[in-house]
Amino acid sequence: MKLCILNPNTSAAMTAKIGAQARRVASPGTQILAVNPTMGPASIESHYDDAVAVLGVLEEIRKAEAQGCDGYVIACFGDPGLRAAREAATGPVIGIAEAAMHAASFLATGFSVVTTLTRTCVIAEHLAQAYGMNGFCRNIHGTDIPVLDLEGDNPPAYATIRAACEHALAVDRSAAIVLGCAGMSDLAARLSGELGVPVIDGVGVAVRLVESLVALNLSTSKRGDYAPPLPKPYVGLTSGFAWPARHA
Ligand code: 2AL
Repeated sequence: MKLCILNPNTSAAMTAKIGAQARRVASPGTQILAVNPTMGPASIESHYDDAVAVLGVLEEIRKAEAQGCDGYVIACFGDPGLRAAREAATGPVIGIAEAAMHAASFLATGFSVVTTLTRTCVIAEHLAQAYGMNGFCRNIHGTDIPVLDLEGDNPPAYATIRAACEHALAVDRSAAIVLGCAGMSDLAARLSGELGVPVIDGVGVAVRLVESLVALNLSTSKRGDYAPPLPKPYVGLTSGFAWPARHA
């Protein structure tokens, strides 16, 4: 099967890191197409970045559909455009925040999220609420590490992230950590080994979940609100996004 792992920000270095993590965890025979939009913010760490990034996400879904992708991962912790992508795509679409939170809920009665800028905590809070995870998500901790500081391998921010995880486990009385950025995907195994608790990277979990759905021949229901968008004029900069010509 062919999976599209979509980094919604435009950092090619982060896409490379996400693609490497996806290939590390994917089953033999699964082809990973790691992409990022050609338009949009370099990193997504505000409501504004999130909103502007969504059209780029939908554009990449369109391209990947044309390439016959069987399933999709939206690899940014805000899960930008997740529900719109489900309307647009044929195969299943999973966001890394929803994947990581659900996985954590299978492994512990309470988890903490450790994320990037403190201002993004409310975005994760809203997602936990939307996903029915409030009973499991004990708290969300900002580290004030900018997303782009996590682009390379072995980021110098590791010590800060580890300290934030230790603090979260203690003050939240939680038993698992969800990492709140795709740029932290290379750190989960090391953190888990050092902290002695499950440390969950949403990229890995989402890849395995979407693989499972595709293998089971399960995809997004097209009955109701996840049906393809209705045809209507879209004007100005968005004219190319009108349905159905876009997917004809
Ligand atoms: C993220 C992420 O995963 N990618 C990005 O650009 N921003 N998440 C975050 N909490 O800042």
